[in-house]
Amino acid sequence: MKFIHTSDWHIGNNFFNFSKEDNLKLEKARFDVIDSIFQYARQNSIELIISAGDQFDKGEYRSSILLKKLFSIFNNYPEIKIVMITGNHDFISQKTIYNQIDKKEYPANLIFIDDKQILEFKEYNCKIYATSLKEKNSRQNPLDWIPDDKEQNLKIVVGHGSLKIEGKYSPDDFPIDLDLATKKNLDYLALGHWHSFYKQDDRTYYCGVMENLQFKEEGFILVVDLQKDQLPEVEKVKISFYNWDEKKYELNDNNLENFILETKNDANEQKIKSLVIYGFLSFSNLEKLNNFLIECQSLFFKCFIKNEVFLKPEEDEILKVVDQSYIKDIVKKLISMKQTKDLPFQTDEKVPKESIVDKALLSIYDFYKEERK
Ligand SMILES: [Mn+2]
Repeated sequence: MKFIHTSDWHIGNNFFNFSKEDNLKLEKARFDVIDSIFQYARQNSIELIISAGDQFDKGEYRSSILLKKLFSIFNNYPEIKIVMITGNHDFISQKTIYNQIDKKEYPANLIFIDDKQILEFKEYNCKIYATSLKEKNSRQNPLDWIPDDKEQNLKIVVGHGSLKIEGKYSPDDFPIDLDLATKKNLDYLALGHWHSFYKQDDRTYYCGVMENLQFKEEGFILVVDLQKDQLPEVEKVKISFYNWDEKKYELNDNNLENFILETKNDANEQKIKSLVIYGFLSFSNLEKLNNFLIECQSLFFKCFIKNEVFLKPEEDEILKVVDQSYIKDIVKKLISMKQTKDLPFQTDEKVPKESIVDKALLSIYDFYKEERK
């Protein structure tokens, strides 16, 4: 049997560092990507989607309009069944978004789990054990109740929580034993909660988000092919709209042009970029950089810039600020070493020797400039 494993759609998420208008675009993208998942399933004749929770972000506070919008997508693909549990963001409660619409109006192809449930799919010779969360936090393993016995059927579990990896989980965040799939004789354990793809063992997977909420997340939809007594074949498929990309550069007078060119070549209105730049530049290059950073905003959907590039003082400028003491001789010596490229020390291959001298000169300059104030 083949199915798609997805989770953590986080519909309704508020992107704090984006304008209201951009938030609307980011939200539209999430719905478009969900539609693309169903399209992918239809094109590949996959008739089952498993969604492992956190479909909504802060589900108790979201309008039913979002739920109706989601259901209207499901309704367009009546041949595709979707099994859906809840996570710690959209847990079952009186106020949950899932109670804002009468269950009679739920799409016929949606199998919504509001507790613990065992589903039997005769057409696949498969049983799915599904658990929805009913609170924001718990020290209880949500998958404890699943029987250990080996079955004739394919045995799939879908849950939401954190694998108990030392240093990577907190004990009140629905801890799940690392060897749960083995212990419970599962063919596949479909997990939600972590926002990046993670494979614990041959049968235990987090798919991660299909559309990022922030930098450093990397999720996929997983296309899972299961045969009894064989290892699952799991294919990562990237279906996302926006691409979140973080880059860090140490800039100097020699590589500035390259940086500008590289960043321009990367321009894309579906890209959300973060640039962390640091280093020292001459006056004219610093001006060039600052002009480029303004232009940068129009190259991407949004560009976040952390700028720690400083003006490199000219050499005579340094000599002017230091006093007449021995330090002046040191500065002169450093400058002449730099000019003759006779630098009597070793550095890491990636660090140009000259930049060490520049940093030394700059520290001296900053120190004496402070003194004079
Ligand atoms: Mn979660």
